[in-house]
Amino acid sequence: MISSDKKHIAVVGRRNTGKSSLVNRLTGQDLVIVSSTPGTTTDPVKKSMELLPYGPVIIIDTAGIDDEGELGTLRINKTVKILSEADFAIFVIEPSQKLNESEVKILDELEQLEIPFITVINKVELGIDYELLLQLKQLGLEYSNVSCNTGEGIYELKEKLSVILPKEIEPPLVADLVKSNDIIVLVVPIDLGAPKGRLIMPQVQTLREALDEDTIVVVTKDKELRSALNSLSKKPKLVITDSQVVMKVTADVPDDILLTTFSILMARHKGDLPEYVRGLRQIENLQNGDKVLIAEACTHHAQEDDIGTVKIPRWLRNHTKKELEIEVKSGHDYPSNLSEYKLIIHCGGCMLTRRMMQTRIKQAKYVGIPIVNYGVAISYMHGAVPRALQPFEEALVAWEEINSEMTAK
Ligand SMILES: Nc1nc2c(ncn2[C@@H]2O[C@H](COP(=O)(O)OP(=O)(O)OP(=O)(O)O)[C@@H](O)[C@H]2O)c(=O)[nH]1
Ligand code: SF4
Ligand SMILES: [Mg+2]
Repeated sequence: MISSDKKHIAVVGRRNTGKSSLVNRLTGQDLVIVSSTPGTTTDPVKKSMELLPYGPVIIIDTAGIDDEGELGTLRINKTVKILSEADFAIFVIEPSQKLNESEVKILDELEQLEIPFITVINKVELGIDYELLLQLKQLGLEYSNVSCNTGEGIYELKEKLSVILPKEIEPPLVADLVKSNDIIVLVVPIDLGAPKGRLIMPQVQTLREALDEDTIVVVTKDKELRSALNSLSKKPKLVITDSQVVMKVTADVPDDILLTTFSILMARHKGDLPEYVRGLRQIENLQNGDKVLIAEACTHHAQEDDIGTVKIPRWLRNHTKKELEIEVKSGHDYPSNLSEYKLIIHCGGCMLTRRMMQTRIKQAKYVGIPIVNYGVAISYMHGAVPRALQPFEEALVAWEEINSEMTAK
C-alpha cells in the first residue's frame, strides 16, 4: 500500500495537552519530542504506523491550535491545512479545564471540513473537571479517557479507533471492470519522456490491481499494440492506454473492445470523474484573454516533464483557437487568486490521498471554477471522448448532459 492510499490521522489540540505523547503511545515508539514547554511541536510530523487491528495509517502530530504571535498564527494555519487533508482527527484535551475559544474554533473547523474525529481527554490520572464533562455533554461530544503517563486507556483507544476509522472503500482503478481470466491490455509508450528504467505509479498500480483480480495482463508499447491484439486468441475485455497516445490507440483498437486511459482510471479513483467530464463544457466556453490554471499537485511530475507546461497548453490553444493566458502551478496549494481563472486542468493527483484530491475539487467548486483533469481533457481534445469514458456509466451520463447542451448552442 502506498502512502497516498493510507488513511491520514491528524492529532490536534491546544499546546501541551499531550498530543506528541499520544503519538508516541499510539506508535509504541518515542518518535516525537515531548516536553513541558508549550509549543514544542512547531511543524507537522508524519509517522507511518500499523494500527492494529485496523491496518497501516499515517499519524500526524501537529502544533498547538492556541499558539501565539506571528509564528504561532503560521503554525495554526499549517495545522488547519493538515486537518483539511486528514481522513480522521484525534482531538486531545486537558482534563482540568473547560474547552477554550481556540478549542471551540477547531471543533467548528472539523465540522465544516466534515472530518470525523474522536475527543480524547489526556492526563486523566490527574482527575477530570466536572465542568468540562458538562460542557462535552452539552456539545454532544463523546470522549475517551487516556493517560499517556500511565498508559491507561491507550489499548482501548486503539481498539476504538480501529472500529470508528473511516472504512469507506475508495473506487478501485480497475477491479470492478474486470473478472478472472479476462485479458487486459495495458499500452505504455516508452518515449524520451518516460522515466528511466521504470513504469509510472498509475501504470504499476493498475497492473497490480488487474493481477489481483486474476486477469491476464498484456503490457505493450503503442507501436506493438496492433500485433499484440492480433496475437491474442480471445478478445480483450479492456484496453488501458497512456493518455498521450489515446488517438493512435483509439484507431488501433476495434470499436467493440472497451478502451480507457490510466488517467481516467485515476480520475475516478482519486477524484470525481463526472465532475471532470462536466468541466469539459468550459473548454468550449473559453474566450480570448481567459486565464487557465494547469495545476500539478507536486513538483515531481513523473510523466513527461513537458506535459503540463508544453503539451496541454499547445493542445488547448489548438483546440479552442483562442489567445489564452495559461499558467502552470506546481505544489500543494492552489494560487491565492484562484477565482481569476476560468478553468482548472488538474494533474492526476497520483501522489495525493483521495481526501486531498477531493479537497482540491471542493476548493474549485467553492470559487465556482470548473475543473477537469489531464486525462479527461487530453482524451477530449484528441476526440477520444466519449469512447474512453465507455466503461463508466456515471461519466457517460455526465457526457450526455453536457453534449446535448453544447450541441444545442
Ligand atoms: N500528568 C500527565 N502529563 C502528561 C501526560 N501526557 C503528557 N504529559 C505531559 O504534558 C507535557 C506536554 O506533552 P507533549 O506531548 O509535549 O504535549 P503536546 O500537546 O505535544 O505539546 P506541544 O507540542 O507543545 O503543543 C509534557 O510535560 C508531558 O510529559 C499524562 O498523561 N499525564
Ligand atoms: S501528483 Fe500530479 S504532478 Fe505529482 S506525479 Fe502525480 S500526476 Fe504528476
Ligand atoms: Mg507536541
